[in-house]
Amino acid sequence: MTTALDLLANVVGATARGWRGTMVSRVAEQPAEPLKLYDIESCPYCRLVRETLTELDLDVLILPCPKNGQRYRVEAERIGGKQQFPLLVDDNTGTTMYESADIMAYLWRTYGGSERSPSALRHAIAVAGSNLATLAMLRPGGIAGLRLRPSTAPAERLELYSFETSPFSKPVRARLCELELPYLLRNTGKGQWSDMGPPMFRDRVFKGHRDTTRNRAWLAENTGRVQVPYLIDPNTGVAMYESRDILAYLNRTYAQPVP
Ligand SMILES: N[C@@H](CCC(=O)N[C@@H](CS)C(=O)NCC(=O)O)C(=O)O
Repeated sequence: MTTALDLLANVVGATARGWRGTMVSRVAEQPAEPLKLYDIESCPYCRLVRETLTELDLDVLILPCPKNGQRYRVEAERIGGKQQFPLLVDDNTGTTMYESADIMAYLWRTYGGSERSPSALRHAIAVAGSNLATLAMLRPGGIAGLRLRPSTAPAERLELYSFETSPFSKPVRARLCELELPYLLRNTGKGQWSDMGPPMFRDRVFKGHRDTTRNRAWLAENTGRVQVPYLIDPNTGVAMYESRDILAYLNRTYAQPVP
């Protein structure tokens, strides 16, 4: 369940990162083949890469690799030689890459059209902030989005509309990671100030505003509102809003009892 404590902790975590991963700062052209990220939701290094993906408005296929994961960890090792995350695979350019700083620089160079290699010090500061954000994911049962929960594998990947700092989306992404459910992450970063704030606040304050970025416009057109998380599951035909309902749905549909 998404609790008030969860939300508050996720807001604190996002603040530790200066809310990087909220706004789109450069609209990249979507590659023909989706990028693939072998990822752990609670990993501080993976977070930095996901922030960059939001900022570049790039969709990405998330292949979750929680601790003790059985599905994509082995695949990552086969492809890259070791179980270290993040691991980016870009079939458009034949690139397989470890190291968050290198991946971020690669994404900016290849899709953002600019050279952005942070100095070692800047990256260390970013990692420190990201570690604080991971700490904010500490719950009574352990760190959310870190460890495997047994699940039934879906035939087809799911689809999630979300952006990195969304406090409501984070628990959903954490659960998708724990359950090892692959999903196409449709990044829904904000393109202008009038996209800011929860839908009820935004729609009252910025009357008649139009959502700017690609996936926000898609949500407005196809669902009549713009809110994240929004989950589409082609395996069951379900498409739904509300983090609590999505968490309950994922548990009901995919979680298996712990042996
Ligand atoms: N320098 C690497 C560090 C990556 C790293 O240490 N990732 C941890 C997860 S946060 C990892 O892969 N641990 C191995 C594991 O989870 O099995 C980077 O910036 O990408």
